[in-house]
Amino acid sequence: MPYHTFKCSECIPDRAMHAVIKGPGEDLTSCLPLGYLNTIPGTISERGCAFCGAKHVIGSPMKDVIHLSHGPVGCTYDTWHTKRYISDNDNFQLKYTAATDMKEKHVVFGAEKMLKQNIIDCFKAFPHIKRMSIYQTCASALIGDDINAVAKKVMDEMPDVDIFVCNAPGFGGPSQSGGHHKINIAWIDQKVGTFEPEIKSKYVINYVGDYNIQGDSEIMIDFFQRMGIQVLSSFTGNGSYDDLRGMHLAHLNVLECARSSEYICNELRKRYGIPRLDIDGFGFEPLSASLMKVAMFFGLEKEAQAIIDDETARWRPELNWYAKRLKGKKICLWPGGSKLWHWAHVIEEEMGVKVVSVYSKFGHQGDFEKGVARCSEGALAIDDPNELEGLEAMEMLQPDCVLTGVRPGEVSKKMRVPYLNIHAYDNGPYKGFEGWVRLARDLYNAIYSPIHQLSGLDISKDEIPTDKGFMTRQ
Ligand code: CFM
Repeated sequence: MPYHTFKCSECIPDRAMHAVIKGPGEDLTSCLPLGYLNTIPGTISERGCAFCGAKHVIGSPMKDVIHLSHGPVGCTYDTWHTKRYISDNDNFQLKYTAATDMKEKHVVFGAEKMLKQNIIDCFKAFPHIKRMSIYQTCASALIGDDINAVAKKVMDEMPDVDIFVCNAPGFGGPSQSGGHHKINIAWIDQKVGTFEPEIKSKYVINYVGDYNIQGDSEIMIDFFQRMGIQVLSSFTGNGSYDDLRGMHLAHLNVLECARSSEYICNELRKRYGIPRLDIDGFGFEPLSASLMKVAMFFGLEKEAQAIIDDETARWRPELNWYAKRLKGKKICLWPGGSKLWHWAHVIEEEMGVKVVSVYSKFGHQGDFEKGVARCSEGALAIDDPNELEGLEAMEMLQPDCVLTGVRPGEVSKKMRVPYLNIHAYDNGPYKGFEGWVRLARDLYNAIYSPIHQLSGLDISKDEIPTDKGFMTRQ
């Protein structure tokens, strides 16, 4: 039976089809973990909400924008700064976040008036910023505040400002993924086609589905520019509001994270006839193939090949140095969404480490299909895991490192298993050839650091570490 039941979840029968161990010769077409369903009550899921997916994954990497949450202050404050999507305008979008700070009286009497005043105050506080995104939350959605109407009123009164409204309350989806979908559609419905940026090249793309975590987007955009391609807009890492209003003028959408932003690419194809090309900026082989794919669309193969040759010659020896030392090590690859299939095979092929488990908090079944297909035999795939299942998996699989986010990462540290933060990154960027070497280096440092062994020392017993384990000092 390829489904895997965790001991800690035996009391929750609904979890039965959410974990799978890949058997010999198993292609998993008949046995995938379920994905993207409503969270099962009582499982203590670690998913995010739709508001967070809309605002903190996709909305707020936009750089020249005041990001205002219409709701209680906790919605925006408690989720602020969880990601390091840097920008080249002095990180305006990282430094400032705004909230209307709804209280009980607003729930009773409505908060539209207060919202209008807040919008005006924000523009006064940052007179050089003329663009704003307003995010609905559960509280403002439930009382039915008409944010669109308020935004329109302000735009009528202040002709030099432009406001985007994102109606993705926390309850608007089984997870953050519901919020990704809503903000994709809201952006194309409200903003695409309302601005005409200057076209400067015969080759024009939108770079879609990368959020510039510690510079990921900049690395990729640099490759495209070196090939002579104009990157009209970046959805949304280091992205500019007005450039993104002009997405309809590109010749091609180059899509990185399909999980979070295939929706806007599909709409751009339907409404404007712009084709979509899925790429992968992680790992030498997938990245080289991706650059070549984009090049072939425009007939720029020579330019792409020159970049691939240069970068490979520069970085391959370093990658190999780490791969030799990482060979045979075991890791759990536990991201939120699409990194499970972007990384599963290539981390094994190019770094020599074995991926013993993959999981996703909010991936759809297609993500699991791709991810599990790329894993080797014996890999444990889990949908929407909870902390106890993570602990049980670590005890069972004994990984040398866990690639995940802060919450599960802190748990793994307590088990003395090192973890790498592959969401916000501690040391990124990880895209590009140099970035992939950086990931290998971070993996090597995490696994070979003596700190996790030393943290097992019981200082009350006056122990010291020796070759044979811990000994009491004589
Ligand atoms: Fe796409 Fe992302 Fe991811 Fe995602 Fe995310 Fe992320 Fe992630 Mo954290 S958009 S699905 S909702 S690649 S924030 S930049 S790292 S869980 S695997």
